[in-house]
Parts: sequence; C-alpha cells; structure tokens
Amino acid sequence: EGVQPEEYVLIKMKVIPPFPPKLKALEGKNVYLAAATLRPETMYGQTNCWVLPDGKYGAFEINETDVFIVTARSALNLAYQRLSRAPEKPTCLVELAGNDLIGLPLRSPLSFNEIIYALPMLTILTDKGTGIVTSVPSDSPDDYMALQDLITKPALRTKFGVKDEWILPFNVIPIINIPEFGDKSAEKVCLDLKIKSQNDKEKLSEAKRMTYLKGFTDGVMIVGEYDGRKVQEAKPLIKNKLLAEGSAVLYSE
Ligand code: A2H
Repeated sequence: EGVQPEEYVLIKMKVIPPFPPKLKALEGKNVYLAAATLRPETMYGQTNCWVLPDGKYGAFEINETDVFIVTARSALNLAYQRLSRAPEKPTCLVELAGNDLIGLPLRSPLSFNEIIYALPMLTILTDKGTGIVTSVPSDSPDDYMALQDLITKPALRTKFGVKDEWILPFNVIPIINIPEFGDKSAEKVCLDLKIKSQNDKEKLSEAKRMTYLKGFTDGVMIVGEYDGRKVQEAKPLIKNKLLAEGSAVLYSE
C-alpha cells in the first residue's frame, strides 16, 4: 500500500436473483459485488465484472438489508468506515471463492448493458481495493486485454466454465473521446503496443500511463448526462450522483 490514502468509489453491482446454491443463504437480501474504481465516469461502458478465480471473498453484512461480496481485508476496512452492520466488526455470512462468483448476472449503475456477468481476471490483486473490479474495455487496457483473452482463447473459457453468452454479445462501447487516441483509447493503445495478453505487465503499464492522464486532461464524454463535457468536469458530477442515489459508496485505504 502507498503512503497516500487512495479514495475509491465502490460501485454496487447487484446480483440478480434467483441465487445459485452457494448464495442461497443470502436469499431475500440485496447482494452486491462491490467494485473499487478510480474512474466512476466510465461506468456507462461496463461490459462485465472481474473476480480472481482463486481469490477468497466473503458476503459481508453492510446493514439490515445489504450485503457486499468483497475480500475480508476490505470488509475490515469498510467496518472502520461505518460500512458494516456491527460497528467496527465485519460479519461474514458466507465464505466464497472467486470461482463461485463466475457467471453471476449483475445489474450495475449507469451501464448501457442491462445485465453483465462476473468473469475471471488472473491479475487481480487481493491487497488492493475490494478484489472486485468492474470492466470498461473502452478505457482500461487491463480490462480490454482480459476480455480479449477470453474472447480469443476458448481453452481459457473452458477452464473457468465461462459460457460464450457471458462475453460474446458484449462489444467495446465508445464513451470518452481522447483526441490523440479516439473513442476506444484502451483498444487503440493495446493494438498499437501489440500487447499479447493480460499478463503482459510491462506493456500494460505503459498503456495505462499513456491513456490514464490523457483521459483525465483531454478526454471528453461522448455519452450520458454530461455528453460533450470534459472528463475533468463530468467525473465529480457523476461520482456525486452515484453516491447521492445510493448506487455507490466511498472507500479509502
Ligand atoms: B479502474 P490503483 Cl476505465 N486488482 O476502474 C487490480 N486492479 C484493480 C483492483 C485490484 N484489486 N482494484 C481496482 N482495480 C483497478 C475503471 C478503470 C480503471 C478505467 C481505466 C483505468 C483504471 C474500470 N476498470 O485504472 O492502482 C480499477 O480499474 C487504472 C489504474 O489504485 C481501478 O480503477 O490506481 C484501478 O485499478 C485502481 O488502481
């Protein structure tokens, strides 16, 4: 962890009932995969959610009605940020592995796709954020490459039990224009740098470096309520709206 605290927005991705057997104990509750992001203005372009197949997660009580599926580490942090039913004490209702979450159908705020699915990403860190990541392949090189890996490698889909219909209908959605990189900046930079897979760490960090700052300084929204506005201006407005309507919460670590 860095010296500076990082403030994330946790996007509440609602698990659509009926629940599979592993989640049956949670029936009747509002259950969310809570994804940590630094880019709330990109949520229009969500195509799926990422989980670490071997990662350990739990279903933690946030209040009387809501349950967040996150890592135990982040649940403890949340409990100290008033996001637990019992003050400063996480309560785990069900222990889960990432593999148990693959294929869950989700409804996520702002997403143009009404239903998206939880899919495996092999590079998720368990000591950052909640261990749940929402996927925006138009603007995140990591997300673009992890989705490409699943699309182009049937063996990978078979290994993790990923059905074609959880990925193939979901195309990259243009949401932000960056003059230098166009409307699908992550796709363009991954192609330009000839990145081969989600494991190509060096090239991916170069791709992130190239797109991340430019997206903030030069990016313009091309969809949504703030269509035509600069990303810099839209970002706090979209963040505050998500927080106000209760579809996201703040989380720092
Ligand atoms: B970002 P930082 Cl569109 N493991 O959200 C790996 N990656 C994680 C993670 C974890 N445990 N938790 C969060 N993240 C991702 C959107 C996005 C993000 C876009 C573009 C860039 C971008 C959609 N995915 O991040 O190290 C999340 O992906 C570029 C770095 O704390 C989160 O924001 O700076 C970002 O990494 C936080 O990374």
